[in-house]
Amino acid sequence: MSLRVGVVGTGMIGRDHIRRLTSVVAGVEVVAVADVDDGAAAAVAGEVGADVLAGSRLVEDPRVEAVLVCSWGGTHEEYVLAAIGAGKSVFCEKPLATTPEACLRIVEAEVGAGRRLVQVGYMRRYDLGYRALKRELDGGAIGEPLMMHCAHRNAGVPAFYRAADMIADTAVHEIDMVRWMFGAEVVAVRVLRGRASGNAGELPDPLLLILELAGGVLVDVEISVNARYGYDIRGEILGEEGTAALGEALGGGVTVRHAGRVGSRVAADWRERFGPAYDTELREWVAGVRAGSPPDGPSAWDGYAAATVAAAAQLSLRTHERVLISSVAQPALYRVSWAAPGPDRE
Ligand code: NAD
Ligand code: ISE
Repeated sequence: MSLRVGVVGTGMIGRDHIRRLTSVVAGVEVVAVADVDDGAAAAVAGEVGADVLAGSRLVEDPRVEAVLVCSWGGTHEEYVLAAIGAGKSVFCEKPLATTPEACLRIVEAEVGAGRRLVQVGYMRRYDLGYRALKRELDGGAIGEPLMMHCAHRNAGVPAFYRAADMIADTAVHEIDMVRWMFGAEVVAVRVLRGRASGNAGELPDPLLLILELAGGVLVDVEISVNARYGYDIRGEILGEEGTAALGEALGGGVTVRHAGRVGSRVAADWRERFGPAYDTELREWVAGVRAGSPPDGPSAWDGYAAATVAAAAQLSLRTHERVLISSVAQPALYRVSWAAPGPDRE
């Protein structure tokens, strides 16, 4: 029997995940969709043969066995709490919620339920490039890590984007990735702004985040959200004995040398750059829910941890100060090892 899912939010990533669930991932059926924009929901529902329901009704509907939340970040808490209350597995796009307090309410509800039901869409943990980087690091070839240099460049962002979104919506991916990559929490953050791009309107774009990890590794993250030339994600780890970096060419891409030049494609957006990672993320989530096992992807605790760092970074952006991260104690439900990923199946 296929897993029957309901999807809340039929915007860009909601539609992309619905396409994935209906044409890429096996063993799953989209039976209901919801969106405050009735027209958007109806158009998608018509394409995949799903019903249109109001979001709160969708979560409770007995035909819906598991829920995907793909609406705006500020609306995630309501739907995730409702799914936990209904005892249903829920895959929530990042961020889990927009404040540490809201994330903590989700953590507390899940701890109260006594089992893991929530997975957060931090898909970089499923990307072949980041997984290869982590295997290299954990294998010891470059020695003890000292620093990581990251860049996260969007070709452009919508007009409603604010400085705080550059952290909570964009840099939050690196915040989650480095916790997983190094198996260490971020203990302090500082955000620097310098000369702003003439392409950026009122935004303080680019930003530079300095993350300090427990154990002393330093991570710098450039956030540029009007890079124009494409969507470009970079990462290089400096170890005591060498360095390891994400490849330049897109996964499966080629590098062409011709007429005295060398070139490869730059992704247009996150859908192109991380398409295979979203596929793996949802394939494994569906398989886990069908098997009745707890999700082993990013947890509600990971969502909370990322939110505490993002909130501290937003404070640093306003005050120009280094901000220490404060967090509640981690509940036993979330204690996991940060094991290296196994071999990838392609
Ligand atoms: P979007 O604006 O394209 O779509 C969001 C949709 O949610 C819209 O159709 C909107 O009408 C709907 N919506 C808003 N409030 C709602 C509510 N209360 N109930 C039901 N529907 C509601 O945005 P998007 O780019 O698809 O982003 C959606 C979420 O996915 C965000 O949290 C974003 O951060 C996340 N996202 C993650 C990635 C990733 O790389 N993992 C990529 C893109 C977006
Ligand atoms: C978007 O919401 C995502 O999550 C993308 O992965 C990220 O690169 C982009 O900056 C966000 O707006």
